[in-house]
Parts: sequence; structure tokens; C-alpha cells
Amino acid sequence: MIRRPFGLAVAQMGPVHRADSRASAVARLLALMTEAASRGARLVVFPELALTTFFPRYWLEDGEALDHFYEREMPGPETRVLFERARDLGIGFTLGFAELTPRGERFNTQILVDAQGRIVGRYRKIHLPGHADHKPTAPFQHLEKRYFQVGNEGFRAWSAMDARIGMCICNDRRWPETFRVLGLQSAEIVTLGFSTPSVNIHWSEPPHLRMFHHLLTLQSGAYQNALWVAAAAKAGLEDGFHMIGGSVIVSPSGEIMAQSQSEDDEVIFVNADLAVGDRFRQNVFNFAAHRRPEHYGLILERTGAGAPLGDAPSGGAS
Ligand code: CDV
Repeated sequence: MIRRPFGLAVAQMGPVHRADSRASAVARLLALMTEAASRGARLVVFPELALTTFFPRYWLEDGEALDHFYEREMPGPETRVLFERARDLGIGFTLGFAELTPRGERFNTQILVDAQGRIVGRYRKIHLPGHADHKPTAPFQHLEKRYFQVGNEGFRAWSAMDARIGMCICNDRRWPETFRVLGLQSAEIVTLGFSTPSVNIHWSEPPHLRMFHHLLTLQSGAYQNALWVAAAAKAGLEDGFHMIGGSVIVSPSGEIMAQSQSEDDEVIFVNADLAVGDRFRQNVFNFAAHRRPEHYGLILERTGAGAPLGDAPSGGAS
């Protein structure tokens, strides 16, 4: 049987507190990258907003206090060393950060950097959870809708490092369209950085369901689209606000092949066989043979759920 081994690592981060410097976050990322390379990884996946605390939990007025959390250039003076170390080690990486463009646009962004230290892909988060208004009585805010614009570059996969790699960020994993659009580009690996709080401010959810739903989305996304998913958490108690952790690498079979055991900085690694995805793509999920897009029109026509089609005057029967 043909094998296509690909060393795949996920670098979970423990908390990055508000007072922590960029330099300290980058030093931790360098240590994680070095460990991943020593274990044979060709690609290491870092979390969402890896360089700072998860600042959308705080209400911040426009100005320097807010701008402090964004990168105006990538690589910049403090992040360049990541690119140089990647090239020296011969390892690619994905990195999540807040992006402030020269035109003043703000995005929750993840980049794909190849083993030569070149940026080969960029994804700007599309599904932004939370709210834009101040909720002073809430235990914490989730202000992604205030601090970021909806990503304007779509869901894309790139041919890089002898694989097809797609990216998404945190809440994107809860929407099956994310994985399907990447699956339709024959993505073999989807990387995801995430920061999921243990408490949901919008509805009360038993704590065990937070982890269950997180894993459910990744395992179903992997299986239904015949691809590997590599998901890196920011975990633990960040300035008193707890995040669930649960970094994983999931096979196209939907099975979890590696899972973090801590809420700290931790590398997990799998020698992922990309040929497993090839077999799922050729057999059970042969899209070209079995998909019926002529019956999926509502996915593009409707955003919110509407009336049952069967309630139409014809009763839905033609
Ligand atoms: N950073 C995120 O996108 N977090 C969301 C929470 C707010 C529900 C998530 O889907 O995990």
C-alpha cells in the first residue's frame, strides 16, 4: 500500500497574559517549534492570536491601547526570528495574529509559512463570533465583531511542502461549509488555531459539552472531507479567564490520533499518512461521483433558516 508520510505537529500554548510581552510569546513559540522539528515535523500549527492575550474579551477604546495588540507587518521586528528559525530547522508553520493593514483594516489572521521561511498563504477569519457592543454586566466580553472585519479572502488551500494545506480559525470549525469549501479544493491538511472559553456568555452549556462540541466539529469535518485536521489551542487560565484547550490531530477517518494532555505549552505530533485521505477521497467521499450540488441551492440562497420547502403551494411535490 502506498504511504505518504507527513510529519505534522500542533503546538498548544498555555495562557498568554495581558502583561506578557511579544518577546516572551515569541520565545515560547521558538521553543515549541524547535521541539516539533526535533520530533520530525514538517509543519507546526500555532494557535489563534498566538502573540498576545485573547484581547477580544476586553472592552478597549480605539487608540494605542487597542492597536498594541495588532501586527502592522509580518514578519515584523519581533516576529522575524520565527521565520529565520523555521528556515534553519527546515520546518513550516502556521501562526495566528491580529492584523492591521496599511489601509487600516483589521483582521483575525493566520499565515502559512513554508520550510524556507516564506509566507505562502494567508487566511482572514470569516466566522466572527460574539458582539460589537459593550456588555458591562457580562463576566467578560467577546468583541471579535468590534475588533475585526469579516475576512475578505475566502477559504483557500495552497500547494506547499508536498501537500495541499487549507486554513481556518476557531469558530469557523463549527460551520460545515468551512471544511467543505476546503475539501472541494482537495485539501489534505486543514490547520486551525483556536481559543475557546470554558464559559459561554450567550447561553449556558454544561461544561463537558464545550469539549464534546469542539471535538465533534473537528472529527466530522475531517471525516466528511477526507482530510487531516491539526488544531492548536490557547489553553488554561489567561488572567483569570479559562480556555478549554484540547489540541488535537484528527485523521481523515475521523479518529483522534493525538491530543494534548495539559493546559500548558505542549507539542503533539503524528506522522500523518496523507494517503489515508486519498483512499477516503477515492471511495466513500468521491465528491465527483456522488455529490449533487443541484440539490444544495439553499446553501447559497439562504443565510438564516427559512420556511420548509414542502410548505410551498405545490406541497413540495413536482
Ligand atoms: N475564538 C473563537 O472563535 N471562539 C468561539 C467561542 C466564542 C464560541 C469558538 O467557537 O470557540
